[in-house]
Amino acid sequence: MQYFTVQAPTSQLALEKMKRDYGDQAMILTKKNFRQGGVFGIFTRARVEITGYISQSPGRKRAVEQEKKRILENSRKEQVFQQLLGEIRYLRQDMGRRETADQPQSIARVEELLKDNDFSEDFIAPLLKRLRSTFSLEDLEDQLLIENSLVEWIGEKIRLYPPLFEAEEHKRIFIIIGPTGVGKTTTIAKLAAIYGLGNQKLKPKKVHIVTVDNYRIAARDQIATYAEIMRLPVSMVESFEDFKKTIALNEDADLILVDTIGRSPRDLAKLAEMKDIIAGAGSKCETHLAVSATTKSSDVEEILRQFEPFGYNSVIITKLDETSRVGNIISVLAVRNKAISYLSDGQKVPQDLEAASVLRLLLGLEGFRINRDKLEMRFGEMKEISGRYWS
Ligand SMILES: Nc1nc2c(ncn2[C@@H]2O[C@H](COP(=O)(O)OP(=O)(O)O)[C@@H](O)[C@H]2O)c(=O)[nH]1
Ligand SMILES: [Mg+2]
Repeated sequence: MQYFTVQAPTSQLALEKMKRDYGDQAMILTKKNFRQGGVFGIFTRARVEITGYISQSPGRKRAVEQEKKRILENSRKEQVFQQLLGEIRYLRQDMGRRETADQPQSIARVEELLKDNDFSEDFIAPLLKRLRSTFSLEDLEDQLLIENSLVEWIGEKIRLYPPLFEAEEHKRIFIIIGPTGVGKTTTIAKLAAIYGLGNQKLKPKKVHIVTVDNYRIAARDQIATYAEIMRLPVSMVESFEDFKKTIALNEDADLILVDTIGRSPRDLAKLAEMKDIIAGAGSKCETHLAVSATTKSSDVEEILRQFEPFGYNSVIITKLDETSRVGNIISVLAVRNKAISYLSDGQKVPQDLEAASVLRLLLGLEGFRINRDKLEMRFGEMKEISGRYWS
């Protein structure tokens, strides 16, 4: 699936531009008006932005392959660059550092790296212990070996939950819970587009969207707009009975995506009410807790605790694009033994979503020198589902 964005002063001009640049295959996803330019808010110009996608024709396949290759090449270049950065950092740290008697230099250095990446104390301690018990003093002088091993051990701690339609026993109902503003609705819209519209690797499924709103704040609009554009049905439920009925009425859907609405997760009465409503899904459902990667460790811990009664199956990490430190979230999830299903790294629907992969999270670490090929062999590749790499 190829996506596009066009801007013009008026709707009419934007539509003409879209037709001219992308042809009759262009389908609109979103349209918004905004103002641009100006000084202190005056002399701004009205603009219209249209985003959308182009329905596929088989003739594009070769171009798609080339694009895919180009992106892979770029990411290799990036990897070499990151390695160089790591090397420079290593050299810089090496200067002026004195070896202490009880702590080999390499251990002190990786401890610092782990802290820079925001890993928690109780995640770091066992790793350092393992380094000391695994390697001889001589091996410990091999900084590269130590960093590579450590990254691999971090990878071992990451537990994954299979994406939709890939589990042995596919659950038909997919519910997202979580604090306000983390990206639940956006993620539901992305999943609806990916699975409902399909792409080169996925056949379109029959998707139905449900919003559970026990605040009755009519936040239906946001998701309803997406659903309308994608021509997918959407229902709103406010009670256990409603929900049960809606599920029964949509017996033929391959996938029911359930968005939930909340205000503060500290409003425990409302949380309990939400839990009672979504019990209407019965047992054929899986529940995912959305958590933003920008949340600090202690807050992630609290969120996990508050949503524990839901017995969620997995965690969706959002806003990975807004932080360069993933240690906090990896540590807390590892220590609590929680699995991860999807990763969201931006607002674009549906491009900025992928199935969780160990590799992707490890590549997010800063300062460590990594051996990507080895990690890929050990943990598998990144798992694109939105088609951003193959279109
Ligand atoms: N940077 C970034 N923003 C996101 C991401 N996911 C959602 N958002 C934005 O976060 C805001 C809240 O998202 P929304 O889906 O309404 O959150 P909800 O309250 O959990 O339903 C919106 O402005 C989204 O565009 C993401 O992965 N990265
Ligand atoms: Mg929402």
